[in-house]
Amino acid sequence: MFRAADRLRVVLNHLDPPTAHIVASSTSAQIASYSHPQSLRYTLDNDVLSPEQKLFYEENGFILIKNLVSEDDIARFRGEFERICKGEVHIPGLVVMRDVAIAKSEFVKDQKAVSKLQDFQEDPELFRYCSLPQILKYVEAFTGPNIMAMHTMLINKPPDAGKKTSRHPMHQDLHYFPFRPADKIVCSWTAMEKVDRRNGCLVVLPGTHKGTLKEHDYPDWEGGVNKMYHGIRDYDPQHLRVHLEMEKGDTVFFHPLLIHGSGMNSTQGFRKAISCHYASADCYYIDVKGTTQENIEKEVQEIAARKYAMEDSIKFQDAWAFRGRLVHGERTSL
Ligand SMILES: O=C(O)CCC(=O)C(=O)O
Ligand SMILES: [Fe+2]
Repeated sequence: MFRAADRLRVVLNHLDPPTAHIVASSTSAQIASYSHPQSLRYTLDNDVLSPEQKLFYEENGFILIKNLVSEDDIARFRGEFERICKGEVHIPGLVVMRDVAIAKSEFVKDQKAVSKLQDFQEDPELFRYCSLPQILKYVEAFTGPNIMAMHTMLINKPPDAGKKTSRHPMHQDLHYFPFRPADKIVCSWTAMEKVDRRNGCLVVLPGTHKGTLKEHDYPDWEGGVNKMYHGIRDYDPQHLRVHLEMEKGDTVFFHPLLIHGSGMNSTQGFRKAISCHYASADCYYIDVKGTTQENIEKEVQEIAARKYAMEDSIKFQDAWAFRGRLVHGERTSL
């Protein structure tokens, strides 16, 4: 009898070398069965993904592609990040987030204070990431040809100051998005350096994209939790966890219902990744009133109202429509 971890390794080794080195760290028995699905639900038949890659995404909700973004491009993103941190460039609409563990008194204008940049769509240099043809080629396999870049991030996971505040709790990204359908949304996340368990790589629960959106809130962590880092209140702690160890330039594409998070950064370096959430321009907005997403809507509106010094009259979906950028095809709906 195979243990689940062994089975996953076997499946991964049947794929192209890209995913072969994913480390399966659990022996629990929740790994998906690898029978051929009757029809494809999560991927489109547009000859971008191989049959094996499609099957893998259908069953697991993510796919890792090796070496997709060049060293040159990553060096440029890094350079721009440093200029932003030093205050040398000012980008309209950019949100700069700081780790809870970094006391105000220690604030210096460099990357040590910054844990994340969000909404860099007005920065031509960083936004190049979202338009890279080799990324869009894969994105199209999930969204179809009309593609909007909806949400952008450069994550600079700081060394942990001993309070485990560098962790990102397990969550589903759909919690943050008032648009649907979920199956026409995908995240690309590119490692800007080698990421492994020491510096807090992504951790995913394979197959959880087949579930529903769960209730999210701030976890009850002793050291504190970063702003907007909501986590799922209850998920099965026995579920198989896969740690996505990646080299610089490797890119993982994942479904917005896939439960994921990232571990503590126990190194002295700042672990960097750049990421974009894409949606089909054919998606539509939903009203999140009365749903589990009401809490995040409220928080986002408060932040937007402060940022743009307006009453909290900015509707959740207006803020999204304003930030979204067409990167391929036609802007049909979003
Ligand atoms: O890069 C990470 O640590 C995970 C970030 C993430 O999942 C998110 O911000 O939604
Ligand atoms: Fe996430």
